[in-house]
Amino acid sequence: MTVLRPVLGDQLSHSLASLRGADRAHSVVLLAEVAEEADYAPHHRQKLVLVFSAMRHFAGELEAGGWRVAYRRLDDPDNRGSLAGEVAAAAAAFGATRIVATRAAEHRVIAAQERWAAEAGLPVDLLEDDRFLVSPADFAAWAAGRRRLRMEDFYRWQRRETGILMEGGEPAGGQWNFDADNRKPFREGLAIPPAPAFAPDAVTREVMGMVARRFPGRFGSLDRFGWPVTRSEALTALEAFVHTRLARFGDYQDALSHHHETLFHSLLSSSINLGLLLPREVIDRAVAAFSAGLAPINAVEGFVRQILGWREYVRGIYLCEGPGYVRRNALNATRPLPGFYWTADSGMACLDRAVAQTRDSAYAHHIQRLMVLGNFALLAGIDPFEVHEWFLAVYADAYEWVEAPNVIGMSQYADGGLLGSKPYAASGAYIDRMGDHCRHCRFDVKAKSGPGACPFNRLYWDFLARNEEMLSANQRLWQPYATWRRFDPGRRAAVRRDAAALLATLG
Ligand code: FAD
Ligand code: DLZ
Repeated sequence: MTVLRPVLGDQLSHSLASLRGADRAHSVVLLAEVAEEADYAPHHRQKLVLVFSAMRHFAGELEAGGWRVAYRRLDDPDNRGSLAGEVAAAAAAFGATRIVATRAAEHRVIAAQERWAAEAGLPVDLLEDDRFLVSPADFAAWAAGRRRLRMEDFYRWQRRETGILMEGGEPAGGQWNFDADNRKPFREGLAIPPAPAFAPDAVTREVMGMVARRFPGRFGSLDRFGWPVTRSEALTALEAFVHTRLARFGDYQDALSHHHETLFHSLLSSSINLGLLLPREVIDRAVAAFSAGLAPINAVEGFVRQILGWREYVRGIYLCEGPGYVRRNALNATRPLPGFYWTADSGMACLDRAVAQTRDSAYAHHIQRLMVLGNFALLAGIDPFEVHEWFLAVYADAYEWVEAPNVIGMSQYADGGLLGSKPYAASGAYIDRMGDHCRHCRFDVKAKSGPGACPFNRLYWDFLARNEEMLSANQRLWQPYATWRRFDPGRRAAVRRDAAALLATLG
């Protein structure tokens, strides 16, 4: 009796549900590089290298651990091109009598897994992915009957459930939230330890050659590839973060810098999303650093909130909302995505820096994604599905389950406020306050209108005016709408004309 155990490219954890406790003598683990997954989005070339190299390293570790592994390379001449094709072929080749897999993270692949039984003619056991801290059933139970699904409520519930950063039933440090302490702007002279980069080994270099040959037209440079591709490298990255950057993570969580790409961020998302690191162990490591006095509570709580809070919460929203979520468009935004999201030539220093960095490293930190790239698309009324497609394509950590709620919900407010209590819309003043981009920009952040004015300023009031019917009842927007209404009719008309002139130039 042989059990076939397919492992997906983002399931690279030795403790995976479908591997844990399995009888190795009667199992074959299948890892398959397939065109279907490489092509469903035009992934950045660094992401392709990262996923395939990590899969190949993981297969090697499994073999070294006594597993029998069937590994299918993208350039194998008889590669079937789809996960279903590879699963059916492997099942036949190894005489498997059963398939045991861990449920995929994304609707597209879950649906494919549910067809495997028919296509391979074998029973399939799909096990829950218990690397997440909250199961889909527990999230659904938490969400049931709630009037609003706010991350803060979810997060406090999780803190209480898990006991993480809790002391005697109360939040450590006496507060649930240290956001007020965590808004320091970038300042010149700030010493920022660099995140480690991992030199490509022979396996990664071989994959780089294959990706360069096979995906010549894809966005993204491979020159600076340095992502962790093994668990051991990912653990090194985690330790480097904890020892050199975690202590100031909170303070500069919202900062923007023209010259420093990563600030005090962890750069761990690609490793966590692939399964090289487990979210719980990353949280535990940060909490241990707090207990050991390595980092203050505002830093550790801020970091834990991102993983125990946001990461788990967006996954729950994604699963509850179903495949149609990516098509939500509550603000009826229809403008095409401007070409400068690919070419970095908008003339706006903050936006061009974020796009160029994305091209060169497949990374931008949260505030670049939300308050620069996302904010501009929101203000300009870009079709949220096009924004979603772009974000899904360009980051090393991009998987629909985490990207779509962040883009459709948090950034573009296209779900009408399911995820966020108000749109993250801001004028140039926010970008100016949080960092030094504006000093390097040809547009004037102090000017409100006209060709030389910061485009975020020219679009901000127009965004509010355009969406007044939908947004003006929102209590959190009371103040900006009160200001807008105090503008005299001539000024309002001029704002709308100026924005229209700018929008007409977006190509
Ligand atoms: P840090 O700032 O160091 O945060 C620590 C960890 O917390 C991250 O590694 C990540 O695991 C988790 N995290 C932080 N914020 C979020 C969040 N909002 N949602 C889920 N997890 C979070 N994250 C992805 O993993 N993949 C995506 O495709 C993705 N797309 C995004 C698109 C937009 C428009 C926005 C606003 C956010 C997106 N995020 C995405 C969330 C967040 O920006 C990234 O997780 C983070 O920038 C990754 O860098 P880091 O590891 O240095 O994170
Ligand atoms: C992202 C990705 C890519 C590019 N290629 C593969 C692949 O060839 N084979 C595979 O098993 N997984 C790949 N992945 C990761 C999958 O897209 C991921 O498992 C699904 O998005 C489910 O979350």
